[in-house]
Amino acid sequence: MILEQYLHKTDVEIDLTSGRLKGQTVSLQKRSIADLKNVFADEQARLAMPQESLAYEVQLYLPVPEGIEGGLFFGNTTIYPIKIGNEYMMTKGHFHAKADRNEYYLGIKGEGYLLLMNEKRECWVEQMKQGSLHFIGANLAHRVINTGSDPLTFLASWPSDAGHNYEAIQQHGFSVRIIEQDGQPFIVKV
Ligand code: S6P
Ligand code: ZN
Repeated sequence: MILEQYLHKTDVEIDLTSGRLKGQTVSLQKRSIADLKNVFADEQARLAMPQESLAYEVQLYLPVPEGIEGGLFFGNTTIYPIKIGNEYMMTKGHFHAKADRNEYYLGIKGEGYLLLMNEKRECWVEQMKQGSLHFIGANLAHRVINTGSDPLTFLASWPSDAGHNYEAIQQHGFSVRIIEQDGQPFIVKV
């Protein structure tokens, strides 16, 4: 039997150098400066930036409907090296709507930090760089901060019924911020 008769083409390929997903079923979600209201401490600095500038973008491979139990999603995120006041560009950050749903992040390019926060608002960070693997456990809010001077790209995989709870972070934020001081990243309590 020739193998080709059994061969199915996969939907998506990943360029491991750039982290880009390639495939017809991949969708793109863009976040511009205008989408990041109240994410940074200095809202005036955010408003002074070109509002249409791309802050970060997410490629999504969602092979099953969103919300279905048992499926897995895959994506990448690229965060551009833009400063807002003394803060670095970062994702909005979220808990999962089903808060016990876990996730993996894998660093591909660039440098930064994964900021994690539990329900007691205790925070810690993990350094992200090429090859760093991050297990985001249950009930943890997660945000990525690009502290480098190049775009930061990471891959992610999460359950299809995880969903996103942005409201808790939108209202109360994280209990720490990473800021630039004398050209170095520092962590400050808020
Ligand atoms: C989904 C996963 C990522 C983020 C993406 C953007 O659970 O954690 O795909 O959605 O990195 O971050 P945010 O906080 O704007 O959704
Ligand atoms: Zn997530």
